[in-house]
Amino acid sequence: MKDADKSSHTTPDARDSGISRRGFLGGAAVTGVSAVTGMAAMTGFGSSIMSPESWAAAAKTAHQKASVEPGELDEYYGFWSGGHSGEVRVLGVPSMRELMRIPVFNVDSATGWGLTNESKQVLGESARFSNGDAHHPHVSMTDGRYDGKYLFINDKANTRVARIRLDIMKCDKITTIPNVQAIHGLRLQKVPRTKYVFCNAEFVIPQPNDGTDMENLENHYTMFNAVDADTMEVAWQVIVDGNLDNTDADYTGKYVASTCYNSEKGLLLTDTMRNERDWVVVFNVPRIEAAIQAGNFKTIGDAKTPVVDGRHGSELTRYIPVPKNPHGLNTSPDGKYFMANGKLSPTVSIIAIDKLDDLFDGKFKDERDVIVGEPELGLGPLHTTFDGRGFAYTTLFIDSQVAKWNIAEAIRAYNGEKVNYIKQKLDVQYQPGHNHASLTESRDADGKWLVVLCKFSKDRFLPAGPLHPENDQLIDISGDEMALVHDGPTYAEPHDCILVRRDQIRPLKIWSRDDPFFASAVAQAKKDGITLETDNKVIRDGNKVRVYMTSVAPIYGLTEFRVKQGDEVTVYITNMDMVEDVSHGFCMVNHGVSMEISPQQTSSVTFVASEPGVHWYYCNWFCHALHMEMRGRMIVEKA
Ligand code: CUK
Ligand code: CUA
Ligand code: CA
Repeated sequence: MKDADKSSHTTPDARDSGISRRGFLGGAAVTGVSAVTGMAAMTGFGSSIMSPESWAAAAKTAHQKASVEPGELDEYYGFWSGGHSGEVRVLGVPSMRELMRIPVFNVDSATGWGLTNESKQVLGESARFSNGDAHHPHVSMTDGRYDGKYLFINDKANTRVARIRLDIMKCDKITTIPNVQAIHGLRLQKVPRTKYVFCNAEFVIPQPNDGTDMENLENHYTMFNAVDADTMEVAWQVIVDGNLDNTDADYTGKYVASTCYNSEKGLLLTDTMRNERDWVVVFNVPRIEAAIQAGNFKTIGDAKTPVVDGRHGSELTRYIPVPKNPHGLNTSPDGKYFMANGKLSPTVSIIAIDKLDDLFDGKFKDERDVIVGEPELGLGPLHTTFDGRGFAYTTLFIDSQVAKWNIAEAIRAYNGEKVNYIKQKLDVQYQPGHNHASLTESRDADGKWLVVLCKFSKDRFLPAGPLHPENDQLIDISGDEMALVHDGPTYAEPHDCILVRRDQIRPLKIWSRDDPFFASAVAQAKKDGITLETDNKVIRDGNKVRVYMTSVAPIYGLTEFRVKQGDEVTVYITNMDMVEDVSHGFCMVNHGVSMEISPQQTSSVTFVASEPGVHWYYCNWFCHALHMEMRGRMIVEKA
C-alpha cells in the first residue's frame, strides 16, 4: 500500500478528471489485495477541491473547536469496536481521549473479565473462547433516537452477539447464534424501538453442518438473524441466497437491508467476483413475523429458533441487483434511503425505501426500479455516513479519501440532469474503512464531527515495530468543507464506531447493591447465611470453600484465611467504600486470579488451592496511600 497516499492535488471537477477515466473495476482486473494495491498506486487525482490556503484556515478553526482543555468534558461519547482485540472502547469526542475499555469477547486482567464468576456467567458456554472479533457497536434506540440503554456488538470470530449495559458499561449478555458461522454486519431496529438486533452471518456453510455432506454446494447457505434485544434470545433466522455482509434498518420498523458480495456462493476469491452484479437483500419484518406466527417455519438440529426460507421466490425478501461485491449498507437519517456502497464499483446505489412496499407487492418489472441514484464517487467506496443536512460522506478505500456529496443532486444526475454532486474530496491517512458522523444513525444526525477509521497509519506516528496502529481521524464537518483536526492511533482494530451526545448516556458512579450483575453472589451468600455488606467468614461445603470478605480502603475484611490443599476456593469480595472512584482489586499471587471490585460492587472468583503453603493476595487497583499494604494471606494446609 506504499503509494496510496501520494494522490495529487486539487482538481476542479473530480467527476470529469477522475472517475470516468477509470470507470468500473472489472473482476479480472482486481484479484486480491495485491491488485487493489496496484489500483491504489495508480490513483491519479483526489485531494480537496479547496485551495491550500482555505484548507489551512479551516483546519485551524476546526482545531480550536476540537480542543478540550484539561478538566473539560467532551460533548460526545464515542463507542469504538476493538476489532480482533475483542473489546469495546469508550472515547470522548472531540478530544479523542480514551475514557474506558469494556472487555467483551476477550479476557481482561484488570477487571477480571473472563476470570470472575460474574463474567463467566455472562459469557455462558462460550466462556471457553478467549478471543473475539468485534466490528459493529450500536446503541439502542427508541423512536429512532439513541436511548442510551444498551450497546450491542457482533463477534465475527465465534459467531456471537453481545449486549453492554451503558449504565455500568459492562457486558451483561452474550448469545451464540446457532446454525451459522461468523456474525458480521449488525444493526438495530430503530422504530418504534430496538426490539430486534439484526445481524448477518457472513459465511455459507452446509446445512446441517454435521459432516454428512460437505461437497454438495446446493445444501450450503447462510442466514439473516434477529435477536430479541430484551431477552437476547435468537428470535428467528432467514435463509438467504448468496452471503451476507453489512446491514441496516429503516425508520418504519418494517424493512432491513443487507449487502451480499458473494451471490456466486464462490469458495475462492476469484469466484466471488464472477458476477457483474451481486445484490442487496431486503427483509420484510412484518411478513417474517406473520410467517412464524402462522407456523410456517422449521428448526435446525437442536436449536429451537424458528427458521424461515427467504431465498429467491420468497414473499419475505426481495433481491435488488447492485454492482459487484458491495460492502457497507447505510440508512440516511431522514429515513428515505438505503445506500449500498460499491467497493469494486466506484458507485453507491441509492434505494428509495418508500418504493419497497410496491416492490414487495410485485408492482415493478425490474427490482432495480427502486434504485433512484447511483453516483460515481471514486475507487473503493466502503461506507457512507450523513450530516442531516442532505450530504453524504463516503469512504474511498483505494483512493484514501472521503467524498462529500449531495444526495438530492446525485438523484437528479441519475435522472439525466448535468449536475456535479461531489462537493469535496478530502485525503485521509490512509485507506479508510468505516466513517461515522455524530448521531448519524438516528433522527438527530447533527453534522458536527466525522470520524474516519483508517486501516493504515504508515508514517503518521513514531514507528512501533512491524505491526502498525490504525489511524482514526477526526474531521470537522460543521462547515461547507471538511477539515481534518486530529490523528488518533488505535490498536487492532476498530472497524466501526458510534458517536452519541453525552446527555444520551447516563452512567452510574457507584454500583447499586441490588444490581443483577452480581445477583448470583448475593443468592449464594443468602444460602450460606451471610450478609455480604458486613460478614467476613469462611464457609466449608465439602471440598468447596467460600470465602466472604468486605473491602474498605485500605483493608480487606479478612487478612488471613485457611483452606486445604485441593480445595475449590471461591472468594467473594464486597467493596463497602461509598466514595466514587475508590475501586479495589483482588489478586491471588501465582494463581492467575485478578479482579476489580468497584464501590458497592460484589465480585467473585473461583480457583483451586493446589499448592500447600502461604500465598499472599493483594489489592491491585490503587485505592489509598496504604494501597500497597492492602493485602492478606491464604494459608493452604497440606492434604
Ligand atoms: S466492516 Cu470493517 S471496514 Cu466489518 Cu463494517 Cu467495512
Ligand atoms: Cu484497595 Cu488498592
Ligand atoms: Ca460477487
